[in-house]
Amino acid sequence: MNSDRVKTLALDFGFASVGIGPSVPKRPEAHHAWIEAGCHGEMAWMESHRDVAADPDLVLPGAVRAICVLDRYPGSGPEEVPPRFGRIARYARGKDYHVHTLKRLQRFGEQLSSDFPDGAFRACVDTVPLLERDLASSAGLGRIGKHTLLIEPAKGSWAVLGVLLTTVPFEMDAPLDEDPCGTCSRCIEACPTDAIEPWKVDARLCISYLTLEHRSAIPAKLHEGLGDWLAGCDICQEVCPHNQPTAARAKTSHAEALKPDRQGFDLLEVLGWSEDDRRAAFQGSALKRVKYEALRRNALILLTNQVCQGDQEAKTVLLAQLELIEQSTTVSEVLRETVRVCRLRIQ
Ligand code: B12
Ligand code: SF4
Ligand code: SF4
Repeated sequence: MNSDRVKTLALDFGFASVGIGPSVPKRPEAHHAWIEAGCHGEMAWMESHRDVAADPDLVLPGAVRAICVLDRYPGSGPEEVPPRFGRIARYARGKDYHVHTLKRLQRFGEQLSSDFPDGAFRACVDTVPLLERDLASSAGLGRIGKHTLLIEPAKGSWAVLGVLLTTVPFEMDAPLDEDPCGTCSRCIEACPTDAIEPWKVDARLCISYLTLEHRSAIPAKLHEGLGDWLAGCDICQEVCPHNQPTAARAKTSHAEALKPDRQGFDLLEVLGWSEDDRRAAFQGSALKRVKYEALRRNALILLTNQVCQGDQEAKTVLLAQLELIEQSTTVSEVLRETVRVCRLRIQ
């Protein structure tokens, strides 16, 4: 089936790029081994839904193609921040892509349904455990780097992905040749918690997972590595040579919506927030999945990092916060354990 209509329509809906590939992933066994090794940590849904990753038929019966799209967002090299500041990853600085990208992908699917009434379409943006990067690379959108992210030629990896599964056998795009890295290992060397092996990230060590997904206390040996990342982490992308600014990158569709309107938050303010303050600050952003307790846990660790780097002003505030938490009768085990480690580190 000719795919011209799909391509035109995807661009009309504002996606920066589109490619069509098979609906089945190329390397389901790598995903299986990753789960078996426990690399998913506390993301139990990944284990319970692991069959879905290998078999998109479970998501859309009769699926034969994955129409893969992406929305780019602005990135940069390492950035300067004020003291006592917690950074948030760039993908989460603008509108929540789980809503912004998904809604447009659903409308794109509805339009295709009326153009191809015999076909079925199902939009997924992180909403279903498909292997989105694997499918996007088979659809020719880019190549997977050693840090496991999808890298577009001449544009880099600052992008979020979406997949529209379909039963219509549209003609497919050719995948690009496989390895964008060669002998480079910058991301592996730069990762502060040693989470990356070539083409494998152990989520249990990744700051992004620890700050956003992990609900328990963060292991003491990883506290220092969090540096100033309050939610998410961009280090492996900041250092990647494919992410050097290019003229092509500057022209990003929907970059306005996913644009960084905030680099992060003042840690002292965050520690003073109520649950309502947190909700108001994270309204409409992908950060809303960082719950109140996890946010306080992260902020305490970051402030301790600052104190360990010699910030005496931060020490006074931190000690007051630690005392408050220690005296509280309602505080959770996670915060108690965090406080215990923070105290040990500043002694
Ligand atoms: C779980 C998850 C995480 C976990 C685990 C990350 C990981 N690397 O697996 C955590 C919480 C740590 C995380 C972090 C981030 N994530 Co995330 N995450 C996901 C999610 C929901 C599932 C990914 C998954 O299945 N992982 C399991 C592993 C086994 O899968 P995999 O790494 O893709 O495995 C494949 C490759 O390694 C490959 N492979 C294996 N060997 C070889 C060898 C060669 C030569 C090659 C080429 C390939 C290859 O085959 C494997 C199977 O397909 C996806 C959305 C989705 N449904 O796909 C988003 C997704 C991957 N995340 C995304 C983003 C933006 C991030 C962050 C950048 C956010 C941030 N700034 O904090 C970080 C980046 C960290 C990193 N370096 O990966 C984007 C990536 C966009 C892109 N350009 O690639 C996605 C696609 C969400 C989206 N819809 O846009 N994420
Ligand atoms: S996001 Fe940060 S912690 Fe995770 S793999 Fe990349 S550099 Fe390492
Ligand atoms: S930093 Fe180097 S090794 Fe890592 S993904 Fe980019 S090119 Fe590949």
